[in-house]
Amino acid sequence: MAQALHQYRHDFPYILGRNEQAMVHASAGFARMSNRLRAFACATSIGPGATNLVTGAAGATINRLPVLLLPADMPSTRIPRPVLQQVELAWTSSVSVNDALRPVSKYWDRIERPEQVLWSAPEAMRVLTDQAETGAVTLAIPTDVQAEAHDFPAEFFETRVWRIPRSLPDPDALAEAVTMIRAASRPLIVVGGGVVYSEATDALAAFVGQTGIPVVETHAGKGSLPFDHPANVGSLGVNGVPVAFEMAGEADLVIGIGTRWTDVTTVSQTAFGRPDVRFINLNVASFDAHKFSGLPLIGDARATIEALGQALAGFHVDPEHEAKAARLNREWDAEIERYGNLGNTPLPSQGEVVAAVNDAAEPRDVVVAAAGSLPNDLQKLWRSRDPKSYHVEYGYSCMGYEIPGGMGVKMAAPDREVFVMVGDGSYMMMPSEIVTAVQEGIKLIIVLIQNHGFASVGALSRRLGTEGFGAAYRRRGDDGLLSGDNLPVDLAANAASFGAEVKKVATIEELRSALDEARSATATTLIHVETDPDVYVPRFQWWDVAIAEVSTSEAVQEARSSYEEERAKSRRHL
Ligand SMILES: Cc1ncc(C[n+]2csc(CCOP(=O)(O)OP(=O)(O)O)c2C)c(N)n1
Ligand SMILES: [Mg+2]
Repeated sequence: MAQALHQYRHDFPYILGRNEQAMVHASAGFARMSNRLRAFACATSIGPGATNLVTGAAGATINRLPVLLLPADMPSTRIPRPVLQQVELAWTSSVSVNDALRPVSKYWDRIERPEQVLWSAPEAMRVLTDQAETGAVTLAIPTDVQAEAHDFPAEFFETRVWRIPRSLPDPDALAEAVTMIRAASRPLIVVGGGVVYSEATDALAAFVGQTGIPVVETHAGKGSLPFDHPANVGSLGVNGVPVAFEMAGEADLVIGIGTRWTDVTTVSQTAFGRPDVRFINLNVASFDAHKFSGLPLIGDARATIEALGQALAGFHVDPEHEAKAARLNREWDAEIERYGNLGNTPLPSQGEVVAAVNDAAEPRDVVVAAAGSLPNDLQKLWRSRDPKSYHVEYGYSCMGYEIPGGMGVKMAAPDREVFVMVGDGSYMMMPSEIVTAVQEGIKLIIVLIQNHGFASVGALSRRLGTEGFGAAYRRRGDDGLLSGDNLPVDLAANAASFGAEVKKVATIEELRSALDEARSATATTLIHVETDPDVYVPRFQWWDVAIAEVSTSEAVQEARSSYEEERAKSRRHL
């Protein structure tokens, strides 16, 4: 592999990453930003280099993003045996650590003979380009097979075109969907990432304009309509806005488009509370289209939205329903304004930081985040003005995605500024790709939120009666617990040591000017800001996080009984 990369170094770009997991995150960010029309390959050594791929691969597969993984495998001759980094198992000789990639791969193969590539490479491309199937694809190649010559037929190397069809659902299903929509009194559209990938956002705006059906968005679908579109009631979900939840509770017909209906979106299946609620699922994947006993519309989002629009000529929702959506949109926007201008002292709140970054970003610029409390604040407060401007990885919500993911976004869209927002915990998982960004001249604006630990997990733990246990970064105290002083870490110095321009700011005014300077700079800048961990944008919705049935703590017992009450509201949608 290294020989081929070296020989073709001027024709085939090669990027040296710092961590294999990060390489996959960067590839996923790149693929998502490219609407799944482009992908990277990630090649690794055997053993730990290969197993480091697993977390990234899970993230790519969950988010349905194409990435080709090419880990090296132990020699097929099994000489020498055991080779360095081989996990030896007494019960079998045909398993290697690369088998750990099977459950997180949409296609997996081990190339034991060079000619197997003739069959496996097209299979890999089929899966990578199939919008319903796509995810991580693994071709594990033993080191000795990598070095073997083979006389491949010339036609194998001819240029191939992989078409992505804009297929339409079964006509009967489409007709039934039209009947259901015409009969609905409070229809609601839930848009997921599929709408963005299919480049269906203009078609969606036209459809919504024509029919007046309100829209709520998932994390991956946020930005499908501009934040101030009167039909956009905002984000639905555990991190969503109360007005979207209110709208969902009234819906008698839910039209999911390009969503895979995670618990985060459905608020652990409590969002759609009407006993008579029905689902229509427009999705390119049959698997998702059949969820919640919905009417499956298996097809491309853009083509199908257009077809539905034609078939629904003359239909318009009750004007009261439409007006309510517009009113709720303005209502929540006033809250965005309020949370963004709390004037909290001495430390600013995270919501104010989000607002300042949002103000500094042009409409086409991109915000990237993944885990911690930021996805909550961003989903509630970020005013998206472009379908590709909100890039929050909330399928795997993988701490450490932020910086490499942002790198992938910037590689896919060099004409946009990329604002990576990352908590201190997530930063420490994977800061090393700052070095890769510097090496490649990939400009990022990284906003690092220092709040000395896991604010998100701490808040959740307090709600569940466990007092934020184990979530703060502190020295071990005299009581044997993590109750001592904050740790003397200097993440700004860490980022500077990796070659980033670094600005440490204390106030929102300083943050605003640092953001302006970072915009006009050409190099990667990290802005370090400390926020108040106790002032956050609340989570309004319940989430099914199981609580112990038995505990000596009264707080936990109380949390358990309200958990049982809430859980009883969870619907099965059978
Ligand atoms: C790799 C990984 N490990 C653990 C988790 C569970 N988890 C979710 S958020 C979080 C804490 C994040 O801390 P930080 O980045 O500082 O953000 P904050 O909660 O302070 O906003 C943890 C441990 C995760 N999402 N990803
Ligand atoms: Mg933190």
